[in-house]
Formats: sequence, structure tokens, C-alpha cells
Amino acid sequence: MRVPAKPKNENQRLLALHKLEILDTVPEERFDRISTIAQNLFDVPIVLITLVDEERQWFKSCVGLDVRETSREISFCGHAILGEQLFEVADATQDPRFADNPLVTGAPGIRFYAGMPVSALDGSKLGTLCLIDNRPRQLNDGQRKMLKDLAVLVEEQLNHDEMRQLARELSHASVTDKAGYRARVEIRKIVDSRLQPLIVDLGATLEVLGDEQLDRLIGDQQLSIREAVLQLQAVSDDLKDVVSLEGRGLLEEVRESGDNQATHDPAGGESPDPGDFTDSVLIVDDEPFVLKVTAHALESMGFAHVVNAESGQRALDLLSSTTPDVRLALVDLNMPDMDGIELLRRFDEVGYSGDILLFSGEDNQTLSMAEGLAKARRLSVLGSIGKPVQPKRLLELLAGRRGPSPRRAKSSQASHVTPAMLEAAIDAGSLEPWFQPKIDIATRQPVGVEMLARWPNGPRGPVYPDEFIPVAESSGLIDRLTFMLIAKTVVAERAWRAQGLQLKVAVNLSMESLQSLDFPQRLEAVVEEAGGSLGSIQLEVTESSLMEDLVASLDVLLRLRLKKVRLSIDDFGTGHSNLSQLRDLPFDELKLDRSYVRGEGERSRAILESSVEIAKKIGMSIVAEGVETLEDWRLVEKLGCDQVQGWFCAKAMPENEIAEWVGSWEQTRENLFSR
Ligand code: G
Ligand code: G
Ligand code: MN
Repeated sequence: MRVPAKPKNENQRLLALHKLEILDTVPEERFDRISTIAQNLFDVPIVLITLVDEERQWFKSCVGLDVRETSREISFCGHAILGEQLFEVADATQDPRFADNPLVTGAPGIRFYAGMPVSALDGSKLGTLCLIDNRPRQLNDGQRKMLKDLAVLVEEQLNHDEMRQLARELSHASVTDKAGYRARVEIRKIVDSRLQPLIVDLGATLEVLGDEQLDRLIGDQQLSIREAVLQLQAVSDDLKDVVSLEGRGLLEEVRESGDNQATHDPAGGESPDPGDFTDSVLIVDDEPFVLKVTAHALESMGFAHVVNAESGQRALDLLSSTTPDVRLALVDLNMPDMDGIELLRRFDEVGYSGDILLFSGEDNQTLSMAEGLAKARRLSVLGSIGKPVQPKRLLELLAGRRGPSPRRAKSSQASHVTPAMLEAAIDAGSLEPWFQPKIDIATRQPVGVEMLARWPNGPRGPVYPDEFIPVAESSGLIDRLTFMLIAKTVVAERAWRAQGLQLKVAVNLSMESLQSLDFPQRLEAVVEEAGGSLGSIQLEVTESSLMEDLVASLDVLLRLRLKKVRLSIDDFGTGHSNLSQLRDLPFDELKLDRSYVRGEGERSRAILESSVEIAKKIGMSIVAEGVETLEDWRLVEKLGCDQVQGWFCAKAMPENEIAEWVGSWEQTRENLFSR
């Protein structure tokens, strides 16, 4: 007699078996029903559903037999679970492995045995559904197929609870869109078709897929998720990392390369210290599924303490209460309630000194700007990382840790219109929005207007913004002034639209406004109350003020960006920025200061030319300010500017003059450009 060998994964197999908590339970109809059907179908005296325990085989269901278990050593099933296929013995007396087996020589006198292995969700073999006869016999192909099908039913019953659990978890996965819904349907099919071991990794992969890709892969081509994933794995190495979650191997790999780096470059950042990984890691994301998948990835990489926060507030709570200390936080930017931008600010306030990784999902500019913001706050931002977390990328980023950067100081200024005078003027509605047109160079059509504040009847005649804006800024009146003018601007824009004039409105923003964190929300409220939407507003910020206090304004600019406000950098060329700094700022438009447009001399011309070139390359549209003559127009046209603003076209005017001006511009245009 041959004693059955132990499977290679015996420990894992026993864990999976014991996790089911099914051994030594009472007989259940759901299993016995299958055994009875098999008994009739195959016309055999004995049918068993066996579970192969460490030392014994135990029968969850047995028809035609009185005993509930036998030793594993003499079991046929111990042999059956070593393979994937149906295990058949036509006549045990003729088989050297079983001829002297007590179950053959004595009761129940086994001659024929056919056992189909049944698996747990992780693929390990739990036991079999088996047929036993005391006469030699053989199954035909049709019968073999039926036995396999019945074994699948047994398997489903065995894994029922765990599958339900998985399905419940999946139903929390991205539920909002059509593609997500379809994906889940497909995943359910997979759960139902015994491909469960893939499930966690599939979930992770789905997070990587955009809706479009998903639709294309699953929808149009009618691929199963599994096929789609295989295709994707074929094209993307990154996905392979994700899907196979080979975290540990990569961990070693990158640790080694990190050590090397440190010896080559002692002045550079610290190498990743494996000891750090004993600290806690905090994941902040409003999507439960993302939390789950990310935590799973981190744990499989060897991070021992991973804590999840589904909101910014929860993250702050955990930051103070978690032991060991949180030394690494992965933060989603776009969350309801407290968004990632605010969370970073709060991290700074509570003195969090660990490292930060931002989840990517926003466009690159927004991300690199968020990074800039956090760094400026002396938070240690290592970079941004996709969802789900790719172990390799994460470890690369950890290898690049470095110290914080210094903060900058604020500045402000004042003038001689008194705050009381100005406040009275705001309350009395004496301030008005005037508008200067912007013209598209290619079509020569007016495409927008810039709102410029006017105080026509001031205490001693007209007062210009150069005089009253600084007062408003230093006396805390600026937001009231701005909001009041913006509300009027939105109303004007709607009135023009009603007359068939499509004009984008741009508004100048004071640096002071960019210092109050709730400015974007308040702005949104004002604009919506006036019947407009933020998407149709453009905000201009001067380059010089921006550079003066970049740190303080970054988070507000970033939030405006998240709210889809279009941002324009004003008076470009008067500050000290260079275009490489601009690359990391979320601006859509660059307004060349008029001193460059009008400027004679080589230097102006050179700056003008290279600014236009670089701005174009980084995808900004360019407005030439201060175009006063046709000659200026021709120059900026040749340089490749997109729009023109200046006295050549029009000075600022009240709302009710715009329509008339548009009409007259039609005429001017024809006269000027037809020559
Ligand atoms: O328009 P001129 O129109 O003289 O404007 C002078 C300066 O005042 C310009 O730099 C312009 O950007 C700024 N300015 C005009 N209106 C406003 C406003 O409503 N808010 C702010 N912050 N600046 C304004
Ligand atoms: O700083 P900002 O660009 O926001 O303000 C525009 C300022 O430029 C306003 O004061 C406006 O009156 C002025 N302006 C607009 N067009 C011209 C122009 O063609 N020539 C001159 N000299 N000033 C202009
Ligand atoms: Mn401006």
C-alpha cells in the first residue's frame, strides 16, 4: 500500500480548510442533496464529500456509508487531492497502491473509486467529491463531465460565505459609472467561475484602468475582465508589478540600490532605512476600495502598521493617536469635506514631520503644484504616486527623501484714500466694473473682456485702481470689493450673452485674496448667486505679487484650479519669475506686460520672443497687453501671440457700451485689415 504524499502547499491548504470552520459540523442538506443526486446519477452505492485534514479524512456528506472519517494514510482522497484532475481507480485489487488497503481488503470493499478535487478560493485542494463502488467499473466521458460539474457545486457551497464577503466588498468599489458597474458584473462572473484567486489583483488593476479603457476593453470587444487584464499585462510592465504584487522582492531590490546611492552621494538624501518601515503608514482617501487595495499592497511590501482614513478629519485624529508614530502619509487631493490641500495645511499646523506622498489623479500641473505647496510649508513631500500603489515607485520615492525647504516672509503696502471713504463707496455702490475687450488675433473677433475697477465719482473726482486697490488690500476690504465687482461682472456677462455676445470675463485678483483659504468657496458662492459658474471666469494674478508670496497663495490657486477656474498670469515680465517656475504653476494664460510689447531695444524683443515660445510649448495661451498701434498688432501677431488687448482696440468702458463697441469694431476691422 502506498501512503498518500502531502501536497507542496500543505500548510496553506490546512489554513484554508480550517478557515472554513466546517470540520466536525453536522450534516447539511445543501451537501447531502448533491451526494444523493450523484448516487442516483452514477448508480453507485457510496458517495462522499470528503475533507482531507492533517491526519484524517472527514466526510461532510456521506451516503451509503456509516463511518464519518478514516485515517488519511489509507484514504483514496489523499491521493486525489494531489492533482487537479479527476482521480480514477477502475479496480483497486489490481492497483499496487491500493490492493492491500484495509478499505479494499475489508469493509466497505472498495473496487472502483472516482474522486474530483474541490478547492478553496486560493486554489488549495480541500478534499473531493467521490464515487465508490464494490464492483470494478469505468466512467465514460459524459459521466466524467457530470462529476466535475457536481464538484463545482460542492465547491461553491464550501466557499459560499467567503464569496459573499468578496462580493460585498466589491459592491463598495467605484460604483458611480457605467464602466465600474460593468466591471463589477464581470468580476462577479469571475467569482462564480472559480477564478477567485485573481480577485484582489483584478480589483487593483481595475483601479488603474480609466473608464475609457475599460469601456473599450470590456464593452466593445466583449472581453472578460480576465482577458482584458491579461492583455493589459502584456502591454504594461507596471501593471505586472501591480497585479503580481511582488512587493517583497522589489523591496529588497530597491533597498539595495538605495544603499548604493547613499555611498555614491553622501550629500544627497538618506537611503531608505528599512527600520523606518516599522513606523505607521497612513492612507487618506475617501474611496474605501482604494484604501483597501492600497493597504493590501503596502502590507504585502512589508509595512507592518498601515492605518486607513476615509476623510481628512479622520486622518488628523489618527495622526495624533496612532502608535507607532505615522512617518509616511499617502494623501488623495480630491476629497469631499476636507480636501487634500487643506489636509496638507493642517498637517503643517499640527507639526507633522513625516513624509507625504500625493495620490495622482489630478493633472500633472496640479500635482506638481500641490507638491510645491507642501514643500514650501516645510512638509516633506516625496512626490506623487498612482493608484493603486506600485511597490517599485513607492520605494523609489522613499529612497529620495530629503530635508524641508525654508519659508518665505509676507509683505504689504498702503496709500492715501482712507479705508472709511472706500468702505462707504463700496456700500453705496459707487465702484463700478468697467471692461476692456480682448481680441483673438487669428479671427480678429472679440473673445473676452477684462474687468477693471472704476470709481468715477470719487471724493475729488475719478479715482483709479492704482490708488484705491492698495487701500482695500491693507484695510481688509479687498474681498468685499472684489466680490461686489465680480457679482456685477457675472450679471453683465449674462446680459451680453442674452444679446448674442459670447465674451469670457477676466477679473484681477489681489494677492491678499489668495491668502484666505476659503476664498475659492466664497468666490463660488458669489458667482453662483449671481447666476454664473466658475468655469466661465478667468482670474488674473500679477506675476510680481505671485512671486512675492508664492507659498501663501499656492494652496488657494490650486483649489481654484480644482474648481475649474481659469487662471491667468498678469503683467508677465515685471516680476522675477522665469518660465521654468511657471511650468509648475496652474496657469492657462500668460499676459505679456505692455512694457515688452511697446519696448524698443534688443533685450525686450529677445524676452518677448522667448517668452512666447516657451509659453506656447507649455500649452499656455498668450495675450499681448498694451497694443496701441497697428504696428504693435503686427509684431505680436508675427510672434505668435493668441490675443491682443490694448488701446488700439479699445480702452476700458462701462457695461452698456460694450455691445456698441463690438459693432464698431466690425467696421474698424474691415477697414484696417483689408488693406
Ligand atoms: O485700469 P488700470 O485700469 O488703470 O488698472 C490699474 C491696475 O489696477 C491694473 O494693474 C489692474 O490689474 C488693477 N486693477 C484694476 N481693477 C482691479 C480689481 O478689481 N482688483 C484688483 N485687485 N486689481 C485691479
Ligand atoms: O495690470 P493690468 O494689466 O491688469 O491692467 C491693465 C492696465 O493697463 C489698466 O490700467 C489699463 O487701463 C492699462 N492699459 C490697457 N491697455 C493699454 C494700452 O494699450 N496702453 C497703455 N498705456 N495702457 C493700457
Ligand atoms: Mn490685468
